[in-house]
Amino acid sequence: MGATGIDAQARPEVRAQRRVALERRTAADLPYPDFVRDYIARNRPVVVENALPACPARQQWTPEYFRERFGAKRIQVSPSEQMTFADFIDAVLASREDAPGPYMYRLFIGPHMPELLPELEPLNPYAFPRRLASPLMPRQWRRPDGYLKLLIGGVGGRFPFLHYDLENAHATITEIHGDKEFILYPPADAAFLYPRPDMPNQSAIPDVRQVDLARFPLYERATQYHTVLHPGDMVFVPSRWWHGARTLSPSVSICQNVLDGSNWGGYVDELCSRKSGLPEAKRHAKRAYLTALGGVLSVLERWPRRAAASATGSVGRAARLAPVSYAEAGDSTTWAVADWKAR
Ligand SMILES: O=C(O)CCC(=O)C(=O)O
Repeated sequence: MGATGIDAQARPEVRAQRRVALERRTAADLPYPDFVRDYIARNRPVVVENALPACPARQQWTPEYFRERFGAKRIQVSPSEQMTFADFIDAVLASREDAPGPYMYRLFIGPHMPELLPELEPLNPYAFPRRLASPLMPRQWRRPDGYLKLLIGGVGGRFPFLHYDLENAHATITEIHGDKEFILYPPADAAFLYPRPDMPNQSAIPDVRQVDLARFPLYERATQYHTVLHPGDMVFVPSRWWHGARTLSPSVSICQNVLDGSNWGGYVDELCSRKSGLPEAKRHAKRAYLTALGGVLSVLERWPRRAAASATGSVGRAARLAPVSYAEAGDSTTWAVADWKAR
């Protein structure tokens, strides 16, 4: 099957629909500026193989590592579920295809486990959060770690619903340990995925592996992009692309969001929508502010980078205010830890 060809071997449980292999590139052949130009700017998904450098996390982060180091710690596994890391990891290791265990998808590393941040250095350069890391972003919206989350599940565990990320965000999911099946659907297929009326970024289809076509007949018109993530792989999920994940073996991965000029307009629209609950005058003021900020950031991002590669490693003011790479953002995890401590 070609990189973007139709998969004639679709598994029988996936009901009549088009299934396409997601494009894959390797980090060695994809410089970061090319990734930004060809994928981020075009809202086009891709897997970057070997995106995660040889950091301590890649060598150490197994389910057992978390049980040994943090066994007694209580963690938020899902919005409604808390348990100790030891109990959670036992359930992950006991998880089976026919009896799936819990899947952790709500643990934000910065506020809850900042001691893990240095273990992710050197960071995956393709997951740089771009405008979320700008010091010009107002404090309540700035996230130098890109809302970094830890995701852990065992065999058959899965992200509980097909969805796209809020705030028009791009997402990156970087596999650290184990293998995970990942699926995506383009924004144009939204109607075929039955968005929930109360939460339009979530699909009402409970499990796309067993779709009740009598209830969801349009689903068969959707095109599913499919891949399997292995350690070191990162999938880039562009804004408004629907996605879901299912673990094939005990799996540890991280998720980060990306915001830049390509998805800024939709970000502003969502933050300033009627649903934000703000009074009309405040919404207009917020929109005017964010629109102006977007303009300033666009100019600074194009400003000639003076000394990015200088012997001292110092970067110019434009690069510091509107960094477009981890190299420009500086000592990023130290910075992220300090940022979380200061909140
Ligand atoms: O479980 C995964 O890998 C998907 C994560 C995700 O989509 C999310 O956290 O929004």
